[in-house]
This record gives sequence, structure tokens and C-alpha cells, in this order.
Amino acid sequence: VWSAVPAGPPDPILGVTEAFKADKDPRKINLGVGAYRDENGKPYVLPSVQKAEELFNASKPDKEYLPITGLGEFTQRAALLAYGAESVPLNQKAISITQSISGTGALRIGGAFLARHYPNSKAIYLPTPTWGNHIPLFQDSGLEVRGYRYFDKSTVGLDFEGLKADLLAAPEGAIVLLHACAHNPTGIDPTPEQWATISDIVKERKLFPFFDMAYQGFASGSTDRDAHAVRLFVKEGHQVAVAQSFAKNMGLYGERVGAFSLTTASSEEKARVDSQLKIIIRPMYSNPPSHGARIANTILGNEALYTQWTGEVKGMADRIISMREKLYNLLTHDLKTPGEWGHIKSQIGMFSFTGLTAPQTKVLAEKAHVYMTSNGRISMAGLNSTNVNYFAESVNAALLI
Ligand code: PLP
Ligand code: TYF
Repeated sequence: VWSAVPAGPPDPILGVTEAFKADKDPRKINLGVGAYRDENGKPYVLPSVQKAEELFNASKPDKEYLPITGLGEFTQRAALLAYGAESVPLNQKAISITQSISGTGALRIGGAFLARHYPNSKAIYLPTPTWGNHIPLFQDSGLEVRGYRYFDKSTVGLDFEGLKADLLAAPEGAIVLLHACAHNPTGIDPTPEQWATISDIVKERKLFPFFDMAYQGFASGSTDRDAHAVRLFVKEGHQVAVAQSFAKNMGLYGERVGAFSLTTASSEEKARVDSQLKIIIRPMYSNPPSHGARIANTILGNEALYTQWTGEVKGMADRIISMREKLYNLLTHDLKTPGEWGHIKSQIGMFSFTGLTAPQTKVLAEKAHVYMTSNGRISMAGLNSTNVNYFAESVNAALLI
């Protein structure tokens, strides 16, 4: 039956992990996938997460199904984390929210909801470049994927003129996907002033803003600061969609904890939207898993644990920032590597878009056992004080070839 099924290509990001695993060299470094590693290069289970599990395990929770939209206490707390206590739609009970299979599942529910119910357009504009999975995800949701300019190769910065021109030229009513903070893969975010301009353009062109917030807290170390763009848009009167992930900021990767929300005009409108979210989710997977949502819910709902968690998020963000400093100093001052490396320090979040070319990344994998995606993106969290010197020397050597 399957004789006509063609072999597909490996995932560009997860394929890097496969190559890394097959490499037997003890010096090997995996800077491909965006997953946090501690100072010893090991996956990190947050102590607040361990404590939350102990707390709710003590009450011997059952294994019943959650409702279609997940654990209600958790989603209410997730909404508060994203929108903030001052949010008007939050206080009017006009935010429709559902638990999701992490950020990817949130984006997919959003894509499906917009494809079915958004009346104004099927076109969604994604930044160029964007997280690779956005493109097939929104195509498979039934939307028509288009791009807006985002990255300027010559300055290794934001192409703000291109971004403005492309959003101004977008057809009225089109959907625009915005990375709320810590843009993946470039690590370049708009400034608060630039966000205000983007908000004005979105209003002028009557675009629909869909925020992907996969890194709240991870960019700056503050969950409030990283929610700036979402909260600004809501304050400016936009109705928004938000996809939240707790993979990075709580280190809950494999637990698949997330939320998808839409702000609506009233609690009555919210109730109708809620009913349609359930109709989309029920035939996809019925209801989400409970364990991870209980962890996040316990942390968000317990003052002491919440404070501990925000400290741990800041600890992860700060370690990444210190690796940016270290790598910059090694390349610029110690090794005098050709090129300008200021972007390594100025970029935000999990990744640095190094400017290394595809052939250079190939040389780094083959000669130095250093793995990254072929677009030159490195996961900063894969660096630590043990391997950062070797990494910088390897980059230096690859550039001198
Ligand atoms: N969106 C962006 C921009 C991401 O970088 C990621 C993960 O790397 C996700 C969404 C979704 O991740 P998850 O489904 O693990 O929450
Ligand atoms: O490194 C990245 O950009 C992500 C990581 O289910 C990732 O692609 C890996 C698995 C997954 C979601 C995100």
C-alpha cells in the first residue's frame, strides 16, 4: 500500500541532534536544539518543579481525564502570567483560553480556529526567517503562509524598514505572527518604540496579531518585561491571539504544557468562542495531559514557589547572558577572530544567529564535532565554562580556512 510514499527529509533542527548523538568524539558540542543545559551541560529540572511535584503528589491526585480545555485553574493562571493583572479583557472575563500540547499545540489550535472562524483573511504573515516549524504548521492548519521582512544580513539586526513596508503592504485584515520576545532564530527583538510603531501599523491595516510567546521570562529574566509586546497591544485596544509554552521557562519540555488564548469583546462572545475551541480540540486529541499542567498550576498558584521559580528563570537567563559575554570576549579580544561579533552580546534569548554560513557549519561539525543548524544559529544554552573556549577556537579555525 505504501509503495508510492516518498521518503521525506529529516527535521532541520531535530536532525542535528541525531548527527550529534552518532558522533563519538569526547569534545563534541550540540548547539542545535533550543533546550536549556546547566553549567555542566546537563538538562536542568528546576527545583521549583521538583517541589511542585512533591506537593501535589502528596495529595495522591487521580488519573481522571481533564476537561477538553484542560485544567481550568492552570489556564486562568497562565492568562494572568501573559496578560498581567491590569489587563482589561482579563478583568472583564473576556479571554477565551484553553490548555494545549505545549507551544506547538497552541499555535496549531490557533491556526485551526483562525482558518475556520476568522472572517477577514486566510493569509498569515510570518517573519523571515522564523521558527522553521511555523511554516508547515500554519499551512497544515489551512492558512495561506506569506512572509514579512525581519532580518537584515548586512547589519545582523532588525530590518525595521522592510518590516514596516511589508506590513503596510499586507492586505487589510491579514493575520500577522509576532514573536512576543526572544525571536527564534535571530535573537533580535523590536525595541519598545518599534513595538509601538508595529502596533500602529497593525491598527491602520486592520491586521490580526497572533503572538507566539515561547520564551516568557527567558529573554530578560523577567516574565513581566518579556510580556511587554502582548500587553502593549492589548492596552492599545487590539484583539489578540496568544500561544504560550512552558517548555523553556519552566523546563517542562517533554511534559507538553501550554495554552492558547484569544481576547474577545465580551464575556458573552467569549462563551461562544470557548464552545468552538472545544469543537476543534475534541476530534484532535479529546483533552490534554494532566501532569505537567498540575506542575505549572502549583508553581503559579503558590506564592513561595512562584518567587522561587522566577528566580530560577532569571538564573537560566543570566547564565546565557554570561555565555554571550564570554564568547564575545574570546572571539573579539583573545582570538581576534575576523569579523564583528557585537551581535552575540546584543541578541536576546536562547539563540544567537552567528552569521556563520552553511559551509562553515558543515566544517565545524566534520572537523570540530560542533553541531548547530545550517543557518548558523547556535543555542547559547549549550555553552558552558568548560566548552566555550573550545567552541570559540573552533569557530576561529573554521573562519581561517
Ligand atoms: N515557538 C517558537 C518560536 C519556538 O522556538 C518553540 C520551541 O522551540 C515553540 C514555539 C514551541 O515549542 P513547544 O511546543 O516545545 O512548546
Ligand atoms: O530548537 C528549536 O528551535 C525547537 C526545539 O517538540 C523543539 O525546534 C524541539 C522539539 C519540539 C519543539 C521544539
